[in-house]
Amino acid sequence: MGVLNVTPDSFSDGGDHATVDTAIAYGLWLARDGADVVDVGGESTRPGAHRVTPEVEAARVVPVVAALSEQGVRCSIDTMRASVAVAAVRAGAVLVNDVSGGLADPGMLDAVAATASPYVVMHWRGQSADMQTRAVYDDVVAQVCDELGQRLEACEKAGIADVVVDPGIGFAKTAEHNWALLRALPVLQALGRPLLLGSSRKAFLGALLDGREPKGRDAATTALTTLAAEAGAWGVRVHDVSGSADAVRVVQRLHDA
Ligand code: PMM
Repeated sequence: MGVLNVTPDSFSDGGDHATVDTAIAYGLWLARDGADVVDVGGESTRPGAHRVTPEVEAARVVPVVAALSEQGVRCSIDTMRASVAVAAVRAGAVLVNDVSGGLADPGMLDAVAATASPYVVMHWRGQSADMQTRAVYDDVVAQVCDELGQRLEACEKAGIADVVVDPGIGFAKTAEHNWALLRALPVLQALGRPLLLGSSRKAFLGALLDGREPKGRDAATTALTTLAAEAGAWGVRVHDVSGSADAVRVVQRLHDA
């Protein structure tokens, strides 16, 4: 899954594709680079980020999803809002990626069920402005699994058939929590759903690499993709698609040998 943030303020690529035209061109490039899905987002979720209005968010993403879908690129819509999710699916998005797992907008799960779209339910404990104050766990793996399990029940109740789970790396998590979750992929897989991971360029990799800038964290991201693929993850959400696509091919080839 290639990351396409149509935002001025995302932590690693904010402002790089902030107009509809540059975003479309970049989405086409991500698909050519090997992305199976281009994840289009119009609202930054970096720690400390503040929300934009639904109108601004929709105006950023819907034309991009429409143009990319028209050209045969499979898009997911990265949003916490039901109205944006529905508009994006109408414009051609094939997957709704909700970092709040349905907790930010009470209308999200019913809206997704009505579209019959598959849904990514991510572990989340609150809005980005103050989420790091909620990074408190006795046992992060057990609690993330438990909280994701509750979200899966809510999805089932709403009638969403295809659900992908994501532990929400970096969302209300310290570096230590992120590493513990990445070590525990088989435990997360016991939730019985396809597993998506979004570690790409995140701050815990910067901390590991002596404070390196986000765009210098791609090799480390690719290393995590290799481990995720080996563990049988369904997908990774990454900025540098070609590195991760190559890593997946290597793991697949080894499995075929
Ligand atoms: N991370 C970000 C945004 N969307 N979606 C999913 N499913 N999982 C993630 O970990 C995730 C996400 C934040 O990263 P960005 O600012 O680089 O887009």
